[in-house]
Amino acid sequence: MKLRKRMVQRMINKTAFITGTTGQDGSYLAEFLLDKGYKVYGLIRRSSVDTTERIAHFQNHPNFELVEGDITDASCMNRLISGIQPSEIYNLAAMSHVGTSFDQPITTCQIDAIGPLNILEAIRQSSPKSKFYQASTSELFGDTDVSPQSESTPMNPNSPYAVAKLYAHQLTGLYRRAYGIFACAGILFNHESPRRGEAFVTRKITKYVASLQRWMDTNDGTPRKDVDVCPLFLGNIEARRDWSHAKDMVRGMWMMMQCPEPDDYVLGSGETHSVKDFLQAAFGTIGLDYKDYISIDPKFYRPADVNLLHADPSKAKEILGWETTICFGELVDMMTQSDYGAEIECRV
Ligand code: GDR
Repeated sequence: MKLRKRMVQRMINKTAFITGTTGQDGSYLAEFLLDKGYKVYGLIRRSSVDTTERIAHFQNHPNFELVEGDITDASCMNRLISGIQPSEIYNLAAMSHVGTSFDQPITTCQIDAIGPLNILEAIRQSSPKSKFYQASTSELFGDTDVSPQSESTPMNPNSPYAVAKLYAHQLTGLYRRAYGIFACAGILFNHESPRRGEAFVTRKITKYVASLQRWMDTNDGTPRKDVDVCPLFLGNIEARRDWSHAKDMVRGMWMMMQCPEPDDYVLGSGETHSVKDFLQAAFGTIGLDYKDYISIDPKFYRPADVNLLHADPSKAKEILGWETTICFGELVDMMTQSDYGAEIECRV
């Protein structure tokens, strides 16, 4: 009992700094850490429009504080990190849309490569005891023949996004080796939730399915494409991804940071499904066939895509005791139901 009390006390003294707090992962992670008794500082970029929709329900938590800043500004990162002296820093801020990175490669590089460099330098110079988590990605594997992919699979990034993320990934390992900083990278495969941004393919599909369901609630029969509803325009639906729930992923991030030694870990479900499979499952929830509603639009094809991602999460299972708890079918159901509820459900 005494040991447990001491452990709880130690938890309460922990301070986390999260970049990207207003995003899907940042919002789930902040909730998770607040539940564990952390004091959480969340970085937010100045904006004239409100970007706090995902965090509104805990924004007034006594242990939560929003701090304004930008990871592309080195002086700002140095000031914040040296002032807060966080025990744990989670870098989740990113230009995270792979397709957009082809149109905005320089912005992507500044946010996804230089941003983590600014944070690691701030740690090195002003807060060397802070542990650092870098959001690496399965996109690092890129154009690969190896499947499933593990920490030792060669990386062959296939987009400006993935190239920038590879720089940050390798930098994380370098700062660990060169300066002894506790720096981990989570190589996360795709992760979704009702809080997923609407430009990602899963959410685009579940929002569309929910709109069909609403049409059927108020009309007789089934909607006809081009007559009753617009088609769902998509790109490469043959692509295969390893989809998990974001809540499982943030738990894995935290587990990495509690290990005695820092390291890199693949997190994913270990199952791969095509976009077509996702379509089939989502349209299946309302008894319709996706083929009657979609149209392929070249606009949504990328100049280069990644065809097959399939995680081998055995290292995380063995060392961290981590595995996913929400399966593909449950994830699809959750997202379609939430979208059917008409608005983003921040507490799901
Ligand atoms: P991804 O996610 O690129 O894997 O990166 P996304 O959902 O954007 O694409 C998945 C696959 O679906 C194909 N696709 C479409 N994608 C989008 N966005 N819109 C479409 O209309 C469409 N049609 C087909 C894509 O070509 C792709 O093959 C996500 C992001 O969260 C990254 O930040 C993260 O690093 C990785 O997952 C792991």
